[in-house]
Amino acid sequence: MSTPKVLIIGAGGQLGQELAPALARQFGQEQLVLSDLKPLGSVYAEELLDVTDKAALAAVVQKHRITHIYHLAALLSATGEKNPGLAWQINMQGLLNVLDVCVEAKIERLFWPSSIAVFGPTTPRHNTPQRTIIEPATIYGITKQAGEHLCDWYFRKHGLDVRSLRYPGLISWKAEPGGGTTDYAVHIFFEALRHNAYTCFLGAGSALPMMYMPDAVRATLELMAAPAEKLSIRTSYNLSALSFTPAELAATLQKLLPDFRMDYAPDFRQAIADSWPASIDDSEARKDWGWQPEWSLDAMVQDMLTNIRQKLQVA
Ligand code: AKB
Repeated sequence: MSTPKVLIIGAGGQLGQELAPALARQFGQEQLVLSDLKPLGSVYAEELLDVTDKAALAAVVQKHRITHIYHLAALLSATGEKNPGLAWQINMQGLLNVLDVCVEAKIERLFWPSSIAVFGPTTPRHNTPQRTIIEPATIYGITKQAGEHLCDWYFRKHGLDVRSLRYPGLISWKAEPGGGTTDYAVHIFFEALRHNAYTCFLGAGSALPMMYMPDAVRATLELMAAPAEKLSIRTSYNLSALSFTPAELAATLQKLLPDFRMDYAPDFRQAIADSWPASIDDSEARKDWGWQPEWSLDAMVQDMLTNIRQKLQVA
């Protein structure tokens, strides 16, 4: 196989901004094309692209002779609840366009992220298995559930090598997330360093599955590099690293910032969090392609603080 030519769709988001340099290290900077609705000002080749425009997507793929696609463009859970029509259009029509273009352009490999949001209030909450009751309560979760089955269908009907992970909440310092229910676990660090205080939009006891970005990027690269015959799941793999409540995260922060103060003012996102699992069983990912998380809660908190201190230039 020749060196992949990679297109990242939705490259300006929280995950895209960290996947891009990791893919550039793996394949070479000149092998990467980033696309988003707005210019990104990156060091890579860029295309302005609205994924709901299939003809424009096909033209970008053809122009750059793309072989691998990472399709990350989506509306997340909280924004999706406020704008269900747009969430459906971007998350479903966008994915359909990508899947069709992949088949037409004979794309060798596609990555598409799913989420713990596929699970709903009837799902077993602890150590949620790969195969279980999946009745999502948000429009975002509904699009992810349908998307998983679309991916599986394109794999079975068209032989498209599509691979997917059910990400937990992703925690990172380079780019802040936008519009998710797990975003508090990023905002808390910036507010702790700016104001020594944070008002959390979830209650103190809302345990959710989470992952530090270096683990998420590595999981993505490892899944995409795995031999196809090892992969038994073409909907989306459960993926797990950490599980903690806002109170546990605050307590871990307070070990390093003893004066940090956390308040709670739960809003509409509480109901979304309540419908999701507290922890995930990812034994299929471990068995099929050797997944192992590396980052603990303490190590993640320390690393986040070090990097955000530098970024904000605070002591
Ligand atoms: C969200 O909170 O919507 C996302 C997710 C868990 O998919 N971070």
